[in-house]
Amino acid sequence: MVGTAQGLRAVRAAWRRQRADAAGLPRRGAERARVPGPVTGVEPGPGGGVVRFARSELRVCVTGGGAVFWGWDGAEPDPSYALSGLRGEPDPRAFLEPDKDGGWRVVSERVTVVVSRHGTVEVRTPGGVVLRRDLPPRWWEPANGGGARWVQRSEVAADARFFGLGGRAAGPRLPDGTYRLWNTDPGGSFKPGDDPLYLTMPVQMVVADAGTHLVFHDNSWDGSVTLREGEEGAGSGHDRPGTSELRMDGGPLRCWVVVGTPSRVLQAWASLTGAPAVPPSWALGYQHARWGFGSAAEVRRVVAGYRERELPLDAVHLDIDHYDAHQVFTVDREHFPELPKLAEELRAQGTRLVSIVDPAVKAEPGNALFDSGRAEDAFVRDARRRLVRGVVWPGESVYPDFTAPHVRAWWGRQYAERLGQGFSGFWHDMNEPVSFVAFGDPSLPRSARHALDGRGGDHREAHNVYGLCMARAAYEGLCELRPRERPFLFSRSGWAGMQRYGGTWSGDVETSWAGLRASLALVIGLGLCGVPYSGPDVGGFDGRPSAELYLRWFQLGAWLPLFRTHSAMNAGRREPWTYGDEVLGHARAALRERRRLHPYFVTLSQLAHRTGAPYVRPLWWSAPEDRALRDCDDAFLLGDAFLVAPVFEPGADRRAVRLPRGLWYDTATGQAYEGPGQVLLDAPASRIPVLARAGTVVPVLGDDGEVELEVWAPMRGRTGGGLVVRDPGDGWERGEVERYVTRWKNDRVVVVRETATGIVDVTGTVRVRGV
Ligand code: MIG
Repeated sequence: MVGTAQGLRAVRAAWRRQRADAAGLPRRGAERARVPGPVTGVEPGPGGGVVRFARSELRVCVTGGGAVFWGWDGAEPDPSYALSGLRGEPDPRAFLEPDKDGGWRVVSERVTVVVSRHGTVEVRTPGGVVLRRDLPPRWWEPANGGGARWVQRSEVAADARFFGLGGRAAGPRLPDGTYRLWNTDPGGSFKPGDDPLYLTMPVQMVVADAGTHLVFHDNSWDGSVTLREGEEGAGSGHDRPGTSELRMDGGPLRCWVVVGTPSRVLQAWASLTGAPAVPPSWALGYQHARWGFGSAAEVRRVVAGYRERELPLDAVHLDIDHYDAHQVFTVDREHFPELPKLAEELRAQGTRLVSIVDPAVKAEPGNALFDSGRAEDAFVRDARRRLVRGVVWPGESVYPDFTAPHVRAWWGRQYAERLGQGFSGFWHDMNEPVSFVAFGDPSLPRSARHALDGRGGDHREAHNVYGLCMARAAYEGLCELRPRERPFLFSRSGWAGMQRYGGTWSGDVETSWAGLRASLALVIGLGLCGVPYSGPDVGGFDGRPSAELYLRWFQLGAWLPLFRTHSAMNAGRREPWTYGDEVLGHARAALRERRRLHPYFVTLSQLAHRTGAPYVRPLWWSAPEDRALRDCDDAFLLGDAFLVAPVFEPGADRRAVRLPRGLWYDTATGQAYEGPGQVLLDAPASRIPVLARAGTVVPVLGDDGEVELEVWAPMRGRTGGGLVVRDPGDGWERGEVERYVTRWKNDRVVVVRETATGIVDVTGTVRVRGV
C-alpha cells in the first residue's frame, strides 16, 4: 500500500494518530523508586492477613483449595476479568504467625507462605522446600501522581522449567528470553520465536523436582516477563536459581499461586477462573475453512468433494469473503444467496456452518450496525469523546467497547442475525484488536478510553482483555438467543479465563516444518494456561505446503481438540485430495481414526470441564519429576490413554520417542515398550506413532455406530483403568462419569465398572488389545 497516494495518506494519518495518542496519555515525567521497606506490623485475618511495611502493605490469603493470593499496596482479588464468580474460601485454620528473623508466615495443609522482614515472599511445600521466592517488589511512581510501574523479580529452583504465558510459538518449554504481555497480530504468518502473538497471559507454570506451581499475576496492562533457567552446580559450584522478572507498565501487583501436581494445579486454576466450556459434539469432529470460497456454489462443490470421497466433514467455516463489503453481521447476497437454505442442506448431510466474526464496524452512517452501535454509545472513544477510528477489512472502522456491560449485551444480540442465517458456531478474529493503519502498534491508541465495567480507564489496561470480553459478549448473547444449546465459539485473542466461553486456534501459522512445530507448542502451552480447546490451521496459513508437510500436519491435527484445515486467500488449498491419491488415502485413514475416537474426545471435553485438565498434555503431566520429559516438546499425551508422536521432519519414516514410566503399546503394531526411556518407532507416510498406555480404557465408535470400550491390557500384575463420559448431546446435560478398572485374572484381562452401588463385570462387552 505504501507508495500509492492512498498509502502515503495512511502513513501520515498514522503519524498524526501516534502524536495524538501520546498527548492523550498522562505525561510520566520524573519518577521515584520505592520498595516496601522494613516490616512495621501485622493484622492477622482469615487465611492469612495483612503485613505492613514502612512503604507498602501486603495482603496474603490462603484458600482451602490450596490457592494463595497476595496483593501489595492494598490490592485485592477483585475486580478481575480472569476470576469467575466462584473461588475458594479463606482457609479458616491459616493465620499469620511469627517466623524467624522478624518475618511472618502462613501455614496451611498444602502450602506455606513466608514473608520476610523486607518483603520477600516465599512459597514452600508443606515439607519446607522453596518453590518460588519473590524478592521485594520495586515501584516507580511518577512524582506528579498517577499509577506506578513495577518490577517483580522471582527465583525458582535451578532445575525448574517454565511453561505457559499464553500462546507462545517458542514453547512449550519457554527458552530464556523476554516475552511481552500484549496481544498482537504479527501482521503476517508467524513461526517459532515470533513473539508476542495474539493471545498472551501472565500465567506461568513452573515444573521442578521440588514440585509444580502456577503463578498468575492478575494484571492486564502491558508488560513483559524475562525468563532465565537456572543451572545446577554439579558437585563443585553453587546452584544458580532460575529467575523470572515481571515488569508491568501499571496496574495492581497481585498474584495467585497454586501448588501441587500438574493435574491438581490445573483443577485449582479452573476453579478460580472457570470451567472450560464444553464444545458441542460436532465441534470435536473435522472442520474445514477457507478464506475465499467466494460463493455458495463453491462451498457446495467442496462439501460434495468430501462426500464423494467418503471423507467425514462436520463443519465448514465461512471467512470474511462471505460478508457484504467485509462488514460483520451481513451477507454478500450476490455470491451467497439463501444462506439459510445452504445451511439447512449441509446440516442434512451432517455438516454445520461456522461464521467468522470480526469486531470492527465500518464507520459510515447508513451502515445499520454502525447506526445501532452509535445509538447505544457502543464504540471506543478518545479522551476528547471522539470516536476512535482504525482501518480494518471494512475500511475506516470503529470498535465496540466490550468492557461495558451494555455494549456486550448489544453485541450479543447481533448473533441473532448469524443464527438466522443458519450458522451453528463462531470464529472470532482480529480482536487483539487490530487496526491496519497503526498507532505505533497495530491496535488502538493507548489513550483510547474504555468503560472497564464502570471503573473507567484506557486502552493500556483494556487491550489484553478485549478479546476475552468480546467472547463473553458472544457467549452470553448466544445463551440468551439459543438457551438450549451450548454455544460454540473460538477466538484468536483472549486472556486468562477465556476458556469459560470457548477455545482458540493457533492463528496464521507459517507453512513450514518449523510452523508445524510451533502450532503444537501453542496448543500445549495454552492447555497449561487453562485453555484446553485449540488447534492449528492444518497445512499452515499461507503458501502451499509440500504433500508431505500437509500430510504430517493433517496427521497431527487429527489428534488435537480443534481439527481444522484452513488457509489464506491466495494460498494453496487444503482439501485432502489436493495433494494426490497417496496423501488422500492416508488423510482418509486419519479422518476415520478421528471419527472412531470421537467418544474419547467427548470424554476429554467433559473431563476438561470437570477437572480443568487439558486434552493435550505435555509428556511430564503425570511424571513432572522426570527431567528428560520436561525438555521434550516433540510429543504429547492425549488424555490419560495416548501418547502421540507427530513427525516434524521431512523424509522421516521413523522417529525417536521418549516414554514416561509404564508400559506403552504402539497402537499400529501392538508392540509393547517399557518406559521410562527412549524408543525408535516406525513412522511411515501412512501414520504417525501413537502409543496407548497399558491398562487404559478408551471409548470408541464401533462399526455399528455404537460406543464400545477398547481396553489395552494392563502390565502383568498391575491394574489400569479409565473414565468415560457418554455424549450428552448439544444441550446442557452433563452426562455421568463412568469408572472402569482393568486387571489380570489368571490369564485373562478383566474389566469392571465401579458404580455407587457396586461393581459390574463388563469384560464380555469390551475389546481387549495388547494381548
Ligand atoms: O487479516 O479473515 O487469522 O484465520 O482467514 C487477516 C481472514 C484476517 C486472520 C485470521 C485468518 C483469517 C483471516 N484473518
